[in-house]
Amino acid sequence: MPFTTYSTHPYKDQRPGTSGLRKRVEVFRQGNYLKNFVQSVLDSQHDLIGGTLVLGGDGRFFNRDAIQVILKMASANGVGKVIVGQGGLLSTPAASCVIRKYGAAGGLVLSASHNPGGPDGDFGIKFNTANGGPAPERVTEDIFARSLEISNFRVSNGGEVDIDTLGSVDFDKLKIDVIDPVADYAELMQSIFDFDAIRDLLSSGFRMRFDAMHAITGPYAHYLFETLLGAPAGTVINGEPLEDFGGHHPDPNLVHAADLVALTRGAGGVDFAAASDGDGDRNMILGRDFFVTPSDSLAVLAANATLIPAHHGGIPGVARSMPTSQAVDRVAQALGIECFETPTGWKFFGNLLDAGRIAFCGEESFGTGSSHVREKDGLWAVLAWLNVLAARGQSVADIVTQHWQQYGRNYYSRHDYEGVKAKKANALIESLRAKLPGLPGSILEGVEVAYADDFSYTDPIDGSVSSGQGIRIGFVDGSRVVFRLSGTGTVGATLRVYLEAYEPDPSRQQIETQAALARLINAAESVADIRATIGRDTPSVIT
Ligand code: VG1
Ligand code: CO
Repeated sequence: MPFTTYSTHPYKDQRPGTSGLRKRVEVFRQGNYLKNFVQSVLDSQHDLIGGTLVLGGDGRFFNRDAIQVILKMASANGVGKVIVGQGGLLSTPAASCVIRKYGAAGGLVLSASHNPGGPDGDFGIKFNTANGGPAPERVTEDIFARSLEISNFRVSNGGEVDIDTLGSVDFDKLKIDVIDPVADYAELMQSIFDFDAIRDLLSSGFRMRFDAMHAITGPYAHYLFETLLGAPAGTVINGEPLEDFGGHHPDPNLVHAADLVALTRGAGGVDFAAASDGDGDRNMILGRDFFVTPSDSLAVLAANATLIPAHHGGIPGVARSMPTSQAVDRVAQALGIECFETPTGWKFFGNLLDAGRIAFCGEESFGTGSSHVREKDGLWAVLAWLNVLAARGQSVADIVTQHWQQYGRNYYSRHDYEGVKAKKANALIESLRAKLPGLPGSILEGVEVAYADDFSYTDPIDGSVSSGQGIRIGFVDGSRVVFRLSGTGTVGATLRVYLEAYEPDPSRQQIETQAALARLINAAESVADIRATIGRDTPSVIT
């Protein structure tokens, strides 16, 4: 089948952020924007030529169009085989699973995660490497470098490919396998967790709801919870994927999943509720009248890891992103296992997972996962909680409260200031950087600063260094304030302020979170002058 080579010119704004390239849909539709990025991947990732590429996305608006373009470019560029999810669908963790299972050279995952979708929403694309994980910085830098010098791209002249019928088709020399997006992933989940115990729990009168937020996890959740685990129909809500997520932010947090939170309230509240995001890699865990912070969730799962069949022998180590609370550090210390602090973004866990140094890892931003894939995994976290609940026979609240009594409680909150002018946000970080040397030993809101730095990470496996990853100010009482700018936003800049206070005394572990963090909120304002510098009195989102 013939293909055509078109000339193009580089786009300057194709540097991937925290999690791939994320832009407004209209940007992706402009000129050759998508094709330039895809050609830059195909030009720089040589194993794809003649090799296997996994392709799928969260089904948001533009997903189908992008899949057709990528299939035609894969064909014209000599990719050997593309494995594509039926209908163009694959959750991010399922894409990671499929890349690993079939030994693919890499994958293209189409999503803007928890960002809104639709013609006026966001779209995104990222390249995952052969280990199933988001490309590390050296790879994304190669792709970016290529995008600056690209002068042409190749597209097959063939017609539209049928991606809705399961099976193999030949598209000229390219073989296309359309697979069930759920099957491989569901099989992997069954190899990890105690499905019999969870099935017993779900048939014992235990009430659960899973909110798929009209995003990708709907079909996965229906099959796992209702078909395999026997939960009653209606357990999964908002389970039909929609191109615009029903007009909502498919973002599982207390603000955007407020309807789900309401189902857990009061005497009639369900025992367990959970939600996932647009592409299925995030999770929120709720008990009756109880919210589990993602940082606590990681710590509790690490402490209970041996209850999960795949980890019955224990876990070698854990990792958390820098702004994530230090709750898991205390568990690692008690277990005598390694604990790593990495920059924000799942790609930084990849080497540690590949090397077998860690089995569980997580981020404060509703991300939890394990060595089973190389992405964070929302449904894995939900199943892990169900497995622990089934094994312990206690409520979510009792498990977490007992955890705090044993290890101490890390009160935690993130304050986001969205849509700030980039110049002002950068000025705030710059001025904090300048203050860092003078902070240690000084007193902020009555407590002495133990250390203050701009976080830099040296990967213990390959020695690569990532600097400028966020401002950390630690106090002698174990509390912390962290400042960093988002790398996933598509409008202006977002300043994130992360607050954490450690409370070992069980009699002081039931304070309302913002009240418990009041001193740190004041300390953050006094050291960073947030109001004056960015002109905002209050955060736009508090989680
Ligand atoms: C945010 C989160 C980060 C997460 C990233 C991708 O990044 O803070 O922890 O890894 O989103 O998540 P940032 O740079 O905006 O803070 V996902 O679910 O979007 O792929
Ligand atoms: Co996501």
